[in-house]
Amino acid sequence: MLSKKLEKALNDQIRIEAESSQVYLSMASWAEVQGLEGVAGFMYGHSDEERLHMLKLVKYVNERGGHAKISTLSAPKTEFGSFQKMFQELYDHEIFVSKSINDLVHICLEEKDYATHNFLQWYVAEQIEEEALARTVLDKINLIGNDKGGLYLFDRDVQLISVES
Ligand code: OFO
Repeated sequence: MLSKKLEKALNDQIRIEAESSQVYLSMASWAEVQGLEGVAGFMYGHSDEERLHMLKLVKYVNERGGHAKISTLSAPKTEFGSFQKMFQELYDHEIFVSKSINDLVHICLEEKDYATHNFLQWYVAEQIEEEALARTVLDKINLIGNDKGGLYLFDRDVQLISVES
């Protein structure tokens, strides 16, 4: 059985994962209207992945005798200025999610809930991958700068970078 404190913290994480999915969906849509199909595909995939992160938490909370609550989400922005800025935001967002997962792990230890601690290790490992991926993509796009040819090749290649769930 989850403690009330942990149940609340897990529900907060459910909202964060759902909002992450919305943020990346908005990035996907923006990239698509800018004509970068590869970047859009990458972001659509990432958005789906965040939804799976959310669902995994929903099922866990309910399985442990809690109640996963689906809440209102804050709307993501719809314009991202430039691809550099958008990928910087993606990276910053993943750092924020990692911090939030770390805080959750900390609460598990305080509450002596080792089952949830164990469950969350999947997210800890996932965040290492997601941060590394976001960093790699950000480095590439920063290298390209305003070079149109570079952006064209980046758009083609980014589709090959897999986002695993
Ligand atoms: Fe990309 O973060 Fe979920 O966990």
